[in-house]
Amino acid sequence: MVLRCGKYSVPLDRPLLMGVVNVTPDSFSDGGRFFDKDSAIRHAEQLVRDGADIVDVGGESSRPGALPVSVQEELDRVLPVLNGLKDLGKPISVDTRRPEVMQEALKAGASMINDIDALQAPGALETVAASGCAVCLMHKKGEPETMQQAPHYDDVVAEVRVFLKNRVEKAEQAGIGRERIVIDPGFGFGKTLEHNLKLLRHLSSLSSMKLPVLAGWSRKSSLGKITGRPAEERLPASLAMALLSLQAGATILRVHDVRETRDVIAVWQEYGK
Ligand code: 7PJ
Repeated sequence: MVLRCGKYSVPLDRPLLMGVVNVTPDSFSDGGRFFDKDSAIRHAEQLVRDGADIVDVGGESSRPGALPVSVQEELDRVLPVLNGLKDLGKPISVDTRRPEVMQEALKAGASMINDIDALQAPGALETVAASGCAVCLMHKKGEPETMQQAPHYDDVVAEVRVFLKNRVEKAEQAGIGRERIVIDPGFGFGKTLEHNLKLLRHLSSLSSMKLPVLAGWSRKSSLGKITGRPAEERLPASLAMALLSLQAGATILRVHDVRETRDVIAVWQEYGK
């Protein structure tokens, strides 16, 4: 199996690492350290040296409580970084829900769209379909501003599965081939710690859809809830979750700490030999 990402064809016979590059002033886990364009570019390059297979550049914070930014603001954050990464040599994903940003990002060399709205914005399916890029379809309940207030599900595993199955169908109908699609339960997006853990325990109900599954646990507040630690001290818990995610069937890990998570993958691969 391969993931088609524009000009890249990424083999899926081993887990992939997606390294996070935030270009936001309020990102909770790195305190906006990478808002500045040049440091974001340098950081992306470092992540690739550390072993990232994909870098994920985001200009809109989707942390719980975050307010939306304007399209122009998001473009002003993301495009200069993409322009500075023309020679990165690895697929660049852009974390956005806006078709206008998708369009410009793809023109500027992005090969993947990571959409926490699973291409639900009007025009998003068409924009992605018209390119050869990959897409990550993520489940989320509610909007970042309020989504963690009182998330409720009758059956979180079934609800996420049905939602993603439906979004995959819509994507395929729009002309996005399955070899371009990744699915993601969206840990922390309108979910309590208990919801997140239940989804992880039942991740096979997503991997049975025969598409690569992305898991994003890195530094998230659920890990703070378990350990009592602030974001900058959640690396050990993030690594534990990376291992559990692999064991549960995840194929792509979205992480801040690429160098460290790479060793988790090495250990897991050796164990499975
Ligand atoms: C995720 C994401 C995730 C995907 C963020 C953070 C919050 N995209 N963007 N999956 N999380 N696909 O990094 O803590 O879990 S932003």
